[in-house]
Amino acid sequence: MPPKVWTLAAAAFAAIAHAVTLDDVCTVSYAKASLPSDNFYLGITIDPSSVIATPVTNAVVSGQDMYPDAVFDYCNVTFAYSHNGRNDQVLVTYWLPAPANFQNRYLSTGGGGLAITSGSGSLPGGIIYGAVAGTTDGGFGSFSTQSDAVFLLQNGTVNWQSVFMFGYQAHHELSTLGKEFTKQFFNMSSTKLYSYYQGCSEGGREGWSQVQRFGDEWDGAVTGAPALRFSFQQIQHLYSNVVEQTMDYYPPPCELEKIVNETIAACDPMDGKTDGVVARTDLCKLYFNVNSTIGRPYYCAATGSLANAKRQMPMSAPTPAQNGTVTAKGVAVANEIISGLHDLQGRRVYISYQPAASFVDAQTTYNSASNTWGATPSGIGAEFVTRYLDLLNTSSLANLDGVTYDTLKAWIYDGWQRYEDTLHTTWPDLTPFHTAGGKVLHYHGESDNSIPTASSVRYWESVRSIMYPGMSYNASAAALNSWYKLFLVPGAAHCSPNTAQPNGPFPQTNLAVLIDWVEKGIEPKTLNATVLQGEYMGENRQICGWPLRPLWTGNGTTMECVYDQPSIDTWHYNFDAFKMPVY
Ligand SMILES: *[C@@H]1O[C@H](CO)[C@@H](O)[C@H](O)[C@H]1NC(C)=O
Ligand SMILES: *[C@@H]1O[C@H](CO)[C@@H](O)[C@H](O)[C@H]1NC(C)=O
Ligand SMILES: *[C@@H]1O[C@H](CO)[C@@H](O)[C@H](O)[C@H]1NC(C)=O
Ligand SMILES: *[C@@H]1O[C@H](CO)[C@@H](O)[C@H](O)[C@H]1NC(C)=O
Ligand SMILES: *[C@@H]1O[C@H](CO)[C@@H](O)[C@H](O)[C@H]1NC(C)=O
Ligand SMILES: *[C@@H]1O[C@H](CO)[C@@H](O)[C@H](O)[C@H]1NC(C)=O
Ligand SMILES: *[C@@H]1O[C@H](CO)[C@@H](O)[C@H](O)[C@H]1NC(C)=O
Ligand SMILES: *[C@@H]1O[C@H](CO)[C@@H](O)[C@H](O)[C@H]1NC(C)=O
Ligand SMILES: *[C@@H]1O[C@H](CO)[C@@H](O)[C@H](O)[C@H]1NC(C)=O
Ligand SMILES: *[C@@H]1O[C@H](CO)[C@@H](O)[C@H](O)[C@H]1NC(C)=O
Ligand SMILES: [Ca+2]
Repeated sequence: MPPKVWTLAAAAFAAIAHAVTLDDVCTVSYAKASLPSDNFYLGITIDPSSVIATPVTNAVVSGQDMYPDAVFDYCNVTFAYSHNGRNDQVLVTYWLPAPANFQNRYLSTGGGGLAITSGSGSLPGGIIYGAVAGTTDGGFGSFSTQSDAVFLLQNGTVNWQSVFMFGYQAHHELSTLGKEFTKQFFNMSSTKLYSYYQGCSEGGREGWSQVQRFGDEWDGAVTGAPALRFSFQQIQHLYSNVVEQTMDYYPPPCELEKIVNETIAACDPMDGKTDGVVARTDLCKLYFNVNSTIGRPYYCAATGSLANAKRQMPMSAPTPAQNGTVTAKGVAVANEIISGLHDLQGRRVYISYQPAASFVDAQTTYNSASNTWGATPSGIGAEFVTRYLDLLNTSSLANLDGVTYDTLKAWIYDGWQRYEDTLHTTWPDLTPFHTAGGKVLHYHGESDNSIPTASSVRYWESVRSIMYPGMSYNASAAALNSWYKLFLVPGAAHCSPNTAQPNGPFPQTNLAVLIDWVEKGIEPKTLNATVLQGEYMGENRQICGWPLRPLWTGNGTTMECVYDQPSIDTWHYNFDAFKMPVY
């Protein structure tokens, strides 16, 4: 080995030997010494004796939708704090990168459904970009306790503290403590710490809860398919069931699946590329008539074992073979679901899923005794009614007897008022966040079957019109797009790729894109995405930013982002069932 190379190697070795390692700092005593001071957060006392710190090396993540594959080391720190005078306990976990990999970043992460945390599922998304990544248990008792489990103190008595924590307070505490802990842990003193958020679904709502209230909490947030407009969103889950009840037709699941398949097949080419992906559900809405599927034959094989059903209690109820043709009634149900909830006077109450999304809420179950299909009320919708409106300690509704479209409207209105300042999460004036220089990257699967895609469009448009009144549509859209962008992901389902449209892209590198925007000023005109399954797996795709829409030319070889007024118009709704504005 030539001497010069040897010298360099020795110097490098010396530098490594003196660098601070994960093991040096990932100790209980070091973590304790890095805790925010007693007076740092008024009303909060951290319990130093609760600190746990464990180094983890060569952690492997792969096959995730929200971040790329990676191998990494981290320090797993958990500690508890209490709210003075409340005698409670909140747990927070922060994963800290090895000192050599720390890049002056902090990331808060959120939950899904009624959970405030995704556990360790979302934390790697920060570590791999050199960020400390945090999550909270909300004070609900453990990281595996969902907010609904602590929502009631007794029947009729709401645990409002849990609602405020779930609504927004726990996240403010998580980020505020987490950023300070990060600065102390890495001796940052005057170095700028960039702070971020990433979450989808309920996690998307949690992100908005902070952007709407705490202007300087984060430099940027990635919010996917947010569960905002909370009571509308929860009750929406019951809408499909009430359509079936009102029309007195419970379609076999295979019939609805056939309607979806036919919709995908017919609408796929409308975007200019025949790839099994409906990138333009707006054109589908304008030009595809679901009625045209009437009479198409469908067949689905039997699943499970009917004979053993009672004894073995299978996870999902067994179904017989379904062999038939799409009926006029089935199509009527599909049309009514897509059209969205209207009250009995025909005024619009809410929006629904786009055509080509699967009809998950409408899923019927087979009753082998009566040999008929029927519906059980959607779990998440039912729980909102029983627990969050009726204040009873139960998650299910036995049936929807007597429930009409007006009942749904009344439930929505009741929940809207009751949770307006906690869970509703549609405050449209983001001035403090914008003034502080914040950036938002908001995305939503265009075939989302759980949170209507148009819900995100509605919120973006509300922010646009509230923040830029008196400006033309194009001028206000451009102004908003300079710091808050919305991307509709072709074919994607709810916070994930879609098995029914496998060739669609998914934006797996959102945090990297946001970091480039915040730290380097690289504005994402389109959103970076990757096909994560199917025949184009691994291919890079770009997603158009609202209000532009994708259109392929050259027989599917080139994608453009076009302005198409009739298509844009299909995404706008007038909620004339309410006198109050619905943001
Ligand atoms: C992190 O530490 C906490 C507290 O000891 C522990 O419950 C959790 O399982 C650890 N997580 C990982 C992924 O090591
Ligand atoms: C609600 O019911 C569950 C079991 O069904 C029980 O564990 C819990 O203690 C009950 N909570 C309240 C507030 O009654
Ligand atoms: C922070 O500074 C202390 C005191 O100089 C040192 O012991 C520690 O290793 C430093 N931490 C890091 C992450 O560099
Ligand atoms: C719908 O299409 C999928 C393939 O995407 C197929 O597996 C399924 O059997 C089809 N369903 C019906 C009812 O034709
Ligand atoms: C579909 O059929 C129904 C029932 O015949 C009819 O009311 C409706 O107008 C049709 N829709 C379209 C778009 O043709
Ligand atoms: C479905 O029913 C039709 C008409 O009765 C029949 O021709 C066909 O063979 C059936 N298909 C299957 C897979 O059972
Ligand atoms: C609370 O309400 C649930 C649901 O109606 C009921 O099952 C339970 O018995 C009630 N608990 C008490 C303590 O009354
Ligand atoms: C708005 O901008 C689009 C291009 O992005 C253009 O096609 C359209 O004509 C503009 N509309 C108005 C009213 O200027
Ligand atoms: C964009 O996605 C590709 C994979 O499709 C990835 O290699 C690249 O790093 C991503 N770009 C950014 C800025 O994250
Ligand atoms: C368009 O592309 C498809 C496959 O991508 C190919 O089968 C077809 O022949 C092409 N059509 C023309 C007119 O080039
Ligand atoms: Ca297509």
